[in-house]
Amino acid sequence: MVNPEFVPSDEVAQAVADGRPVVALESTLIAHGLPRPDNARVARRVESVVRAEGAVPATIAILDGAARVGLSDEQLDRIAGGRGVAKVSARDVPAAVVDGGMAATTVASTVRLAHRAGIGVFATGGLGGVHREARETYDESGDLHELSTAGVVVVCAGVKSILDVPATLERLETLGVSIVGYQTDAFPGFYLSDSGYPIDWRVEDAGQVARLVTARRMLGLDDRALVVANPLPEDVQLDPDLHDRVLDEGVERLHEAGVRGKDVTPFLLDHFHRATAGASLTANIEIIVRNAGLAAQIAVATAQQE
Ligand code: PSU
Ligand code: MN
Repeated sequence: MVNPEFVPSDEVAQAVADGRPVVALESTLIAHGLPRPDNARVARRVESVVRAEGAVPATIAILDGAARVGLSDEQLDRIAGGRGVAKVSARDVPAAVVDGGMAATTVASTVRLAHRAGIGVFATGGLGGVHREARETYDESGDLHELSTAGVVVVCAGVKSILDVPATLERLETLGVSIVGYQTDAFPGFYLSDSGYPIDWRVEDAGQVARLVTARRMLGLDDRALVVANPLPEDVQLDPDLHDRVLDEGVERLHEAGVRGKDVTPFLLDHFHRATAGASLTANIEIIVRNAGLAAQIAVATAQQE
């Protein structure tokens, strides 16, 4: 089938058709969440971690008028190196495709496109959610709604700690998105191991997640995401005092600079990377690599079960 708008790579299409394990990966964290030139290196490392666990990586992005699922190294480099790469949520994907340019997909758009490609497992760093001033700005990431529409397993280190975490947890509950902690009872805090909020359900290994995938299907609850919250170990997390200080400072600068909308998340992540002299970058890379590895184990366990 040749479809000019939606193009899974040959490798990804074949793996999906054969029922082999595949892990979807997003491109916004490459293009907007990590600084150049580390971002290209991280993108490749994440893909190689997925392969080492026995799964096929499928990084998703808009390139040359197509939503692409599974990128070549050259395509990955274009996303990582390009200035002016748009950041697109699910609603923006058709316009970005018709526009013919290059765009990076967020959690929302990646989850939708992965689902469409028949991929059941996705790894990212931290989810988008309710922003701290949402009471005034109404800024809630499109990620949340989209997670209620696609039955994908989403491995993440919770939601980004720059957000209003308890409000985001409330919204995830309202939207019916399932959450389990991976070897933890605490909802992770992205750069921090523990956000200070509990999770009701806990799993101990990838096999248990695979059983959940089956249970969800049998119960007809596989129409929304299952979030597997995977915390950074305490010895790898960012120093909590440093974290809180840099976050307060970042929010202040955000106001001074008048940054709004989809520029808020990249602005704050960039502030963290500068103000912690790279410590948050190291933590962010650890998060992404670990989540990709766990996602691959889950994809392998799920494929074995089926
Ligand atoms: N996780 C990271 N870095 C990121 C993101 C997630 O470690 O840059 C991105 C994801 O693409 C997520 C987006 O969907 O931030 C949320 O942006 P917004 O708050 O504008 O919806
Ligand atoms: Mn937003």
